[in-house]
Amino acid sequence: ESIFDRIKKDLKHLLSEKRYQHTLGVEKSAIMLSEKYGENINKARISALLHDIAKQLSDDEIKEKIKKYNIVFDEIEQVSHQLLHAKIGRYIAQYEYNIEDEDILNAISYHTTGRADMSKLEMIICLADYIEENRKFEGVEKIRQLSYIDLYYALYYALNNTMIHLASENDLIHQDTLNARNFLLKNCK
Ligand code: DGI
Ligand code: FE
Ligand code: FE
Ligand code: FE
Repeated sequence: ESIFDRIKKDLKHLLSEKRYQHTLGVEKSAIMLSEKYGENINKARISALLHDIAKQLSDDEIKEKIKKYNIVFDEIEQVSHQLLHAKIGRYIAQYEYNIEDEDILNAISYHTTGRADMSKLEMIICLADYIEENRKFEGVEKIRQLSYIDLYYALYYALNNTMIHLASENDLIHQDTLNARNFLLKNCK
């Protein structure tokens, strides 16, 4: 049994059918982006398959993982609970799937916010999460088109829109999200 098959079998139990299909969509998009921008396909597949593994844990399961793996959250993560699944996923990848590659672990950990000086793999996973084929939000077509042209600009555009949305909802914006935006804007064509 391959690592890919093992993860998929586990995800079937951990995720709803919809979230499972989203994850397969991210895998597909991550393969496409890796071919286009020259990233290791197996690393991209593992990162994509594991990126939302903690997304649908119950509150008790979340508490258990935090305790077991000594996970520490910053101030914004402590109040913005939709951010927790990314960091918890990193620990599950490391300790339950024996993933040692720092780049894969970071791609999972930073897939929601991004961060300054993101690696190519981190950008690919973050962007694949936005453009996968099941995503339906306003503006997704534009991001898909940009993703064929410039990795930095496509992800800048996506994260910028997330920030606009968060601001309009009076939601906290994580410093990593702003740092990612500025990094991408400085580096795009
Ligand atoms: O897990 P997914 O739904 O596939 O996607 P995701 O991991 O990108 O999570 C998206 C959610 O995270 C969405 O509700 C917006 C939120 N988010 C992204 N950046 C920030 C944020 N929420 C806060 N409070 N602050 C951020 O900087
Ligand atoms: Fe996510
Ligand atoms: Fe995302
Ligand atoms: Fe996702």
